[in-house]
Amino acid sequence: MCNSLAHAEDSKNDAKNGSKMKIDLSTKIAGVKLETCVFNASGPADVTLEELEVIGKSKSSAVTMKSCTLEPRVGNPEPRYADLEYGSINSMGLPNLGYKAYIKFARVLKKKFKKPVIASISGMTLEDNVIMFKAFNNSAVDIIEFNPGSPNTIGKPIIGYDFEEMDRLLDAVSKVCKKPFGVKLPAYFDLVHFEQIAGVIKKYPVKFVTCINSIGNGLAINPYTEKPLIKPKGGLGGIGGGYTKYTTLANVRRFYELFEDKIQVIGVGGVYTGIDAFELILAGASAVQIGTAYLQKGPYIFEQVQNELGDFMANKGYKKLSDFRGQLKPL
Ligand code: RRO
Repeated sequence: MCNSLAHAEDSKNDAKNGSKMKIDLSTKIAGVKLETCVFNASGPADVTLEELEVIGKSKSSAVTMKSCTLEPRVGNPEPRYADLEYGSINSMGLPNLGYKAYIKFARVLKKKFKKPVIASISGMTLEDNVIMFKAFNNSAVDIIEFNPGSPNTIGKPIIGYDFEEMDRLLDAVSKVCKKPFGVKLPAYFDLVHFEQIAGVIKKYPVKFVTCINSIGNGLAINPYTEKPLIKPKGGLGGIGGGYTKYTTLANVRRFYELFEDKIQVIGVGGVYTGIDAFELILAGASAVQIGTAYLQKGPYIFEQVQNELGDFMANKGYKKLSDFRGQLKPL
């Protein structure tokens, strides 16, 4: 029996015998060590320092902050978020306190919680992005997630679908960024588009992609009032949560294959349980973020997903993520 098979057999026996297996859920993103592979997504309840401290206190293995712009923004008119049966719809419109606030918050959060802090940059123009990337070079953040386009900023297209603009933006920010950075991507649906955007991303020192942002421009209606559930854009907003899980899995898988594991993939979209997380890792994710489920279930969700993931791995005889990450089997 080859070594790895023998190892798998030992692990299974450990699990069967009920002996307590030590499960290692740690990962590295862009060279930064995370205690576990489960942390919060940028967006839900991460605008103010008070909100970020709740994430800091939780078992989220990192603190990801709200996407920021050069100037503070109040965002779109309310109601701009609604829970749905299996997920959410939002058109927040990038409400945030402006990048200078997040540079300050990062220092406080790092000191207080001793876990990696992730900034999310979402400038309204190329020039704004360059200014912010330069400023974050001298900050306490460990990693930057570049969010080149929200699905909800009124009058702005989803930039991830404009490959030439993505090329220009990545070129500009790569030249100034000294922190490890990745890109948050919208969902792609066409196989050719995966190849095109992967071709652009590979040209730059991008360390990871985060798949997926909410799926743009859904419409949720209240049949009793005969009105949309959210106010901006005639009710159109990004769909998150359970509805997105299978699109997330496909995006994670396709980018894992196209990047041949040289650029990491973070999965986000539809993670409510440890098995959801397991599936994303099996598809190739190096970490998973939790967005809608954090809003709906509260901070305990991180611990719950970590515990369930650990138990599921133990039952299968897996001790660490590399025992199964990306190893989706053919049918
Ligand atoms: O603030 C938002 O409306 C928002 C952003 Br920046 C994003 O990237 N994704 C999303 O669903 N909402």
